[in-house]
Amino acid sequence: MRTQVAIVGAGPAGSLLSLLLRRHGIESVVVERQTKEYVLGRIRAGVLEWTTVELLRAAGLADRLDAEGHVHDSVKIGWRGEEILSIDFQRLTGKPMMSYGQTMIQEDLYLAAEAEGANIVFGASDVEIHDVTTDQPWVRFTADGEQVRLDCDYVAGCDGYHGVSRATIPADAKTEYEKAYPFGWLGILSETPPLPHLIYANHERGFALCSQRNPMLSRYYVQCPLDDTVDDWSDDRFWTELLARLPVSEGEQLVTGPSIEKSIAPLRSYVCEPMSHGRLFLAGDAAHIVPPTGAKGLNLAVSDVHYLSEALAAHYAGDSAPLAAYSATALHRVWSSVRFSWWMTTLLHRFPDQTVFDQRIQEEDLTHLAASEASQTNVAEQYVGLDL
Ligand code: FAS
Ligand code: PHB
Repeated sequence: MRTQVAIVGAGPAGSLLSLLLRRHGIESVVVERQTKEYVLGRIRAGVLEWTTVELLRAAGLADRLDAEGHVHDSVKIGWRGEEILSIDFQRLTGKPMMSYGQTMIQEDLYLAAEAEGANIVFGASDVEIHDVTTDQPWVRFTADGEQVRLDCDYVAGCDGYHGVSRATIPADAKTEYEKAYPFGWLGILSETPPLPHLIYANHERGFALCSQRNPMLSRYYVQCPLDDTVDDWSDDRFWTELLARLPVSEGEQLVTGPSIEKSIAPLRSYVCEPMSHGRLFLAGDAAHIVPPTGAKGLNLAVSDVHYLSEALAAHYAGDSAPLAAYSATALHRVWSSVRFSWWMTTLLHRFPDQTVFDQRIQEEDLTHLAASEASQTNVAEQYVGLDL
């Protein structure tokens, strides 16, 4: 089997890269470990930067997004159970944001792949990446009981944090930056009307977040201990804790109901430098992880594959400079989002070793943010994300 670009992983990064390469007439084969149904069953991100929206529109993937996505121009932050500030990023930056679930983007990507005859191999096992430091890399995998060798010009590692592609880079050829947070996010979906706006909450009991997927599907999160499981959290316990952490005026508007999905995600910051090795290029969670507090993970995967698809198109057209610069180009935007996501996480969560002084300083930070348009503009610019 031979193709121009072998893509490992068919999550948002891999399946969007395959689509963007098709737009440039570049062939690819995507090799995915899970079934399509499993990938579509994962509930993850929910907020898109405007650069992501515009990129999906340019790629012809925005019909449902424009019909069902929820454009919003501000977010709120509550603290001390009564204070609320608003960051009006539309007014401060000229850019809105859009709520549209990652699951729906994944569905849109797979529908486009089917319609356009893309080659995505689901259920591939024993995936190995070989000879990336030569000009003849190849990928080996097993599918339907058959071992397959996929020869290619380039390999895109889009297989997430636990994939094989980053491990293909030798330890002495990469620097790994990592910070694990001492708590997780318990998230639920409920078929209830969401609050009119997205609100983050800092509270001495812990962080909370109210978001949405559509006018009758809400997404909520509360910070929880790392060793908790979803079995520790009945719906009643979840709603009681969420209401305890929100400003009272927000809680009064909240409509509770049975959860239809409940999961706990750990939080970490991670960056692998460089994001390439020979003819292997990492994109998305394979190269970096951010705590979801800044709503950046999915958006970074999109910007990575934008840069990589443009660089590969330039290469095949005779200019290899962008491909050589891919890692540096992508890392500029990655580190901006990694820092912002760390800052939001540090500002809004209750750390186990935190003292009452630390909590008070967080609250003073928020009081200053509420009073300073300059500080709000700084946060707004980072929340909406850098231009591509
Ligand atoms: P993904 O992990 O989505 O996809 C990688 C794909 O590679 C998967 O389909 C996997 O099955 C496949 N794969 C792995 N190993 C393989 C192998 N050896 N061979 C072949 N295929 C292999 N971001 C936000 O902005 N907001 C959120 O609220 C949020 N919540 C999250 C919750 C969880 C539990 C997780 C894990 C992430 C969350 N994220 C969130 C971040 C998330 O949205 C990622 O940024 C996004 O999925 C990145 O997409 P990919 O890079 O494609 O990685
Ligand atoms: C979500 O809607 O899932 C969401 C929103 C904002 C975040 C993280 C997740 O910062």
